[in-house]
Amino acid sequence: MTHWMTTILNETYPFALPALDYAYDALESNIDTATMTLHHTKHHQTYVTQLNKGLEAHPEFQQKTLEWLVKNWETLPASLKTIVKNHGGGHLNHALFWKMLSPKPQQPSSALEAQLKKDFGSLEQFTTTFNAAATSVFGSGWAWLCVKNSTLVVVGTANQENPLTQDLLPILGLDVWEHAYYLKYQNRRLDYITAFWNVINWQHVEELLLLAQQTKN
Ligand code: MN3
Repeated sequence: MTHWMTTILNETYPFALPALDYAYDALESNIDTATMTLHHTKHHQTYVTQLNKGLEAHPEFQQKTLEWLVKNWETLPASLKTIVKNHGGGHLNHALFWKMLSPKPQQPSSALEAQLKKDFGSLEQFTTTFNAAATSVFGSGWAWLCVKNSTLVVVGTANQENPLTQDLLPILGLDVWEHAYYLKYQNRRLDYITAFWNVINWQHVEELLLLAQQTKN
């Protein structure tokens, strides 16, 4: 069976807003209903709409996969490159992000925990490193846990850049754009980051780690 991440990466024009696996109010009180609703139906939808609009005018790129577009945006014609960078990246990042969240409380499996301990020293050190990356993104961006040559690394990216552009495979991501938390947390980004740890879909993170190991990223 094809993994969902592979499916997303292999999508081509016309792109569509993926449905969530849970209700808009399912992540209360960590991520509020109004934020989830707006974030999915307005922000993510806009990335999809603008990406499709850009490609509408460029039939020669309509067969390219989302992965190819995101990785190769710099080579695209001037009238398309910024659209793909911002809205292609935005569509991919959000499609990944929704799957990384879950209303079902869970912990990393012992195998994943062992890998995190190997690469960060301890679970606490991993959490500290990830929180520091998420806190220090200036303005809009993301914090990611990624796989690079079988090792886990934490990186921050600006705006809608995806780690794939740095040859890193993301297995956990956190949207730290203000639209992701401002309604509930206002300027308190750290409170939002802290709440995020309560709604991580660790089962999915582990599936992505296995996928990365299989594809030898
Ligand atoms: Mn967002």
